Amino acid sequence: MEFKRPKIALIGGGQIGGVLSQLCALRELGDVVMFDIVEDMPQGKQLDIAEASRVDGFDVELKGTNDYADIEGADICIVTAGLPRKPGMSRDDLLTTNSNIIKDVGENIKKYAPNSHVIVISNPLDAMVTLMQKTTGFAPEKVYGQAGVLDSSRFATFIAWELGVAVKDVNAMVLGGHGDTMVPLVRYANVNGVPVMEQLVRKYGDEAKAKEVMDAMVERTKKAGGEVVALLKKGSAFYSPASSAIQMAEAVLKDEKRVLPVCALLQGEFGVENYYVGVPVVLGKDGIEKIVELELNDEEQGMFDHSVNAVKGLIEDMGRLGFM
Ligand code: A3D
Repeated sequence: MEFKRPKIALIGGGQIGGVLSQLCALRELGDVVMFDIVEDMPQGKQLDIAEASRVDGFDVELKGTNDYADIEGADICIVTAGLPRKPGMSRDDLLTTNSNIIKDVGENIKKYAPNSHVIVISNPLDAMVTLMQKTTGFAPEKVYGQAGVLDSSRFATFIAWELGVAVKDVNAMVLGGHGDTMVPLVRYANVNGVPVMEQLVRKYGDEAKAKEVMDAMVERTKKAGGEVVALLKKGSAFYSPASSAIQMAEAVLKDEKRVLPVCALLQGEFGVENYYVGVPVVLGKDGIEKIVELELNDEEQGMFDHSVNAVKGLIEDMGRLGFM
């Protein structure tokens, strides 16, 4: 019997790619190949991370490359290739540039890692995942996107700060597309089972004030990516997106059956036919093993439909530009 460590291919060795590699190493998730078109850069980053192995005590192989042949046999590919948003630039502006990049990446994944899972992070997320699945032709269960884990973590963080409780006790989920139309599920947000709204009303002794505070957290969640972009001045968030994608990769590599909000292809679920949108799924060794449907009230369904329409608009734009 042949034993081997999982092989993780990072396509894109920029800001997120670097943190992804370091997290893979620290958690010993597998051997990591980092591909980028920039000469020597992925080799330099991987060397740098590997040289911390004695200090951090990890033992995995780290390789940087400019040759797609090196991703051969990867079990999982995490794609961050593309351009990040610049201040004032909408995610949608990135559509044409990043579509060309994702097509190229997808063709190479198909050629060299035909049995891999693909986690896409590149923006505009919902459109790039759709294009990746189309380009690779892989089963939709094996091509999915990271956005909801991060959006939900942001929402949970703001709730924890507001209530003064441990963030690990906060459960909050964000569904829909990864854009301004995303849907933070207020009604389901809870601290170890106790609804957040109930605690806000208790804290402020006033329903209107509680709603106002929650609305502000929802708005901050929706605009959280832009808030970081504006502060950084250069580039966009990279620590938290990397951590979020690693949680997904770990769920797959360890067959954890985690229930996470993931950008997945809907085929009738939530009343949506053939679009990639953020929904809760069971994530395990077979990728998206189940889409977890939940009851949405009229208001939530309305916001979800609005978000799905934004994704549909993006896909239409990609069609007009000749990518679909
Ligand atoms: P950045 O540091 O610019 O890294 C992108 C890397 O892609 C660079 O090193 C480029 O050299 C490389 N690249 C460009 N073209 C190609 C190509 N054809 N093939 C392979 N590599 C290529 O960006 P980043 O790491 O900060 O962000 C990467 C992507 O993630 C961007 O599209 C962001 O908008 C997106 N992003 C998504 C989220 C989500 O939650 C969905 C959050 C933050 C950023």
